Order: sequence, then C-alpha cells, then structure tokens
Amino acid sequence: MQEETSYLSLIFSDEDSRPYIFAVLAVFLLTSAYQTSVFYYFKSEEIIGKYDVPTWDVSFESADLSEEETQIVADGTTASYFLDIDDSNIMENSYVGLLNVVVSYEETSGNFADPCDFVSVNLRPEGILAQWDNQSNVLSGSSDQCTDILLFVQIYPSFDGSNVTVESESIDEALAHWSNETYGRGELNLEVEVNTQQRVEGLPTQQDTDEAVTVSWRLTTFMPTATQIDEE
Ligand SMILES: [Ca+2]
Repeated sequence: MQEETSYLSLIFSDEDSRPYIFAVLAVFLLTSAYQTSVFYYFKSEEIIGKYDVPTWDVSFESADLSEEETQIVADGTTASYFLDIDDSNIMENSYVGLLNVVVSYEETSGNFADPCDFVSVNLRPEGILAQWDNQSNVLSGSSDQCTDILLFVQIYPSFDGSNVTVESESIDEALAHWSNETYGRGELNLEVEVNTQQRVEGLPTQQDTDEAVTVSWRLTTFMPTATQIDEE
C-alpha cells in the first residue's frame, strides 16, 4: 500500500507523464459513459416495451341464485317449469355465468312395491342468450330409478369461475369481455314429462296417476374484478 501510494504520487508528480495519464483516464471515462448510456437506452426500451400493454388478472366473485319449484305432474303429461332471470334477481355489476338444474322425485303413490315412474326432462334452448351449442351442456335427461336428473348450461362464454389473465391498456378494457349484461337474461322453460309405472296394471288399489317432481335451479352469477400484475 505504501509502495503503491508512493508509486502513484511518483507518476502524478512526474510532469511529463501527467498528460498521458489524464488522456488514458479521459478515454476510460468516455468509454464507460458510453457503455452506461447504451445500457440504459436499451434497458429503458425494454421497460417501456414491458409496460406498453399491461397484464391483468381477472377474478370472479361468484354468487349462486337458487330457486325451487315442485309440481304434481299427471301421468302421460308434460309440465313446464319456468325460471325468470332479470334485474330483480341479478345483483348490480353481476353477470350470469352458468346454470345447473337438479330434477328430483321419488315414488309417492304409497302403493306397496310401486316402481319408480319414468320422468324425462328437456330444457328448451331458447328464452335467454346462452352458449346453447357448448359441448358441456346437458339439456335433457331421464330417469326411471327415482335418481336425480342433472342438467347444465354454459351461459356466459368461457366463464368457469377460474381467474383469467388478459393484456389490455386499461382496467375497463380488461373487464370489457366480462361485462355483457345480455347473457342469461330472460325466461327459461324446462319441460318435465311423467309416465307412471305400476306394479300391477289395472288394479284399482295399485293406481299411480301422477308424481311430484321438484326442479332446483342454481344460477351462478359473477362479479369480475381486474388487478394489474406487476412484472419484475
Ligand atoms: Ca310408480
């Protein structure tokens, strides 16, 4: 250390070598300044590029709307069950995502060993704007075992409750795809047909003339929110 200091002071004190040293220093400083500016130029380009279109995490707060209706459906007839969906049952800033329906019944004739009736259901693909052609839909079904019949309709395009990532300039733009009120508003019509089955046909004591069928509608609505994802 002592040697180095004396060596440097020797150089600096040498009048002849001073200009040379300053020239080398100047070149060094200029070079590093250039490199720094180049680095920051491209780096800033990269930063601007990254934040040019922000990325958003869109999440959904779901709320289920349930309605239940029981009708006594006579043998050999079809009954209609209706579900009205409008501003009175959809919360503000909420949209209609999915519909699940459970149709249930049991043997209620009271007759000994009376087999379950044959119940078939059909949700008419009309009345509301929905993804009626979606492959996940189950619009009809039947049972003769007193088991539940499950139906499903995809109403809002690509909504399944999971978060999605979108790139857009603003929060409004990020939510634009998830803010369409026209989906799911209107009236649905589920047709339920009952055909009773009896243990012994024609016996007055074994008459089974109707069945109580319960339709449970469960409508999944959602409220979307978007949060900007800050990338490091
Ligand atoms: Ca029966």
